[in-house]
Amino acid sequence: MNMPRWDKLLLNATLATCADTTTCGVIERGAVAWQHGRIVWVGRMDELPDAPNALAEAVESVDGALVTPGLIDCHTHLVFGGDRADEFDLRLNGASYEQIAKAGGGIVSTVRATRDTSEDQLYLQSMPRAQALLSDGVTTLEIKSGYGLELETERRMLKVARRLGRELGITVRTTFLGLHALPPEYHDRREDYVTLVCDVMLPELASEGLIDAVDAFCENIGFTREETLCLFERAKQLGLPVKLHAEQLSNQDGAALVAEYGGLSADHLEHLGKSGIKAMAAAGTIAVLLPGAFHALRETRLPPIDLLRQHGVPMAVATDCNPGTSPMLSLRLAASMACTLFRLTPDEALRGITVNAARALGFTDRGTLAVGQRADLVVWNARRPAELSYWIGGSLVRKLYVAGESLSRRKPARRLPSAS
Ligand code: DI6
Ligand code: FE
Repeated sequence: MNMPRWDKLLLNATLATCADTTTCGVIERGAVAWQHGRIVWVGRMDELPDAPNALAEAVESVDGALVTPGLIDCHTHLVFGGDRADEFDLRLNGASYEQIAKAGGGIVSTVRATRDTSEDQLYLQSMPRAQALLSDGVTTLEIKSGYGLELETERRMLKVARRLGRELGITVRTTFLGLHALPPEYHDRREDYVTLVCDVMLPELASEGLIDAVDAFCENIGFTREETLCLFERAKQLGLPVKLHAEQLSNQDGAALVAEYGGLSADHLEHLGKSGIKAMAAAGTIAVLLPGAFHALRETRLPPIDLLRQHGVPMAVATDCNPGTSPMLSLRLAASMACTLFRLTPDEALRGITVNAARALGFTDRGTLAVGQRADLVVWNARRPAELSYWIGGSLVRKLYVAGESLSRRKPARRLPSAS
């Protein structure tokens, strides 16, 4: 008798494969199997080529539970020191995000706190946020720098991001966001700061292997289109992909710029216009929607969802987890808000936190349940895909697999920092 070839086979699943081009690709009474961390079979149970026990070492029925690809949070700033709950209060009392920023609060206040926080402390403060995302189904995570705005602290943030990935056993993609805000010590030397970022910080941190992609805050309270362009030129020379905080508070024509550089994504997009959409469609740049920031800032202007649909721009959804505008610790909640606030369909929202989020990070090896993909998957305490954006809060994850391994069986994240 042949020995079973597959490591694990799940039976009786409601699969949301996210593998076709528009829907979330449901297969009822489905089965999915993997070997050496990759999916080797997916389809209807009654089409399995042999008896389950002859096919796999371990066979498990999930009794009709929903199984999806592992969720992917493609835009977070979750490594930072302190918090900004005081600003939440100020905003509720009428102060705008821009007013707070101009008065020395906002991003710059988190910069002060982050500069004052050691690597171990940053790690300890950030770990619960990453764990919260994981416990809600996230198996791949992007984390940006941008609260250091000087070499040492930017490096510290990126190292902490890498360390979180190692300790949690998940993929963390790091993004360098040196052009996030002008640090106070450069208030009258803007050009010098942009030069420092482009000519010193970016190449240095890239040479240390700490940067997977490059981002900027292209905004009237952030950096201009020209300054962003300098950064993108340097990124291009270094062979690093770009993405952009674009058209969040005003239209700076940032989406067209990032598309021109073949960027992975343009993010926020409440003020995106038609020319930006066309450029994104032509370049294959993903639209990353961040309803947490829209909600927390009590914005009223919606991103142009219908136009994005009409032009076939794929939409991803992310938490934007950050201490100022989106203190959000659940990607499912972001998906839920993308439906209620932005009018995405539940299918679009699920594609937004799986396949399209993978593309926004440049991954083609994950985000769907298909043969050859990494076996990153979630077994949910839910039976239908729409439930993932329908339930608000709660804990729906039954089991998480990362590259075929049950996450609960991996070594638990240590509370204390490892060797540093
Ligand atoms: N846009 C955002 O949503 C975050 N950064 C950015 O450029 C906000 C960051 C913060 O307020 O701390
Ligand atoms: Fe952001």
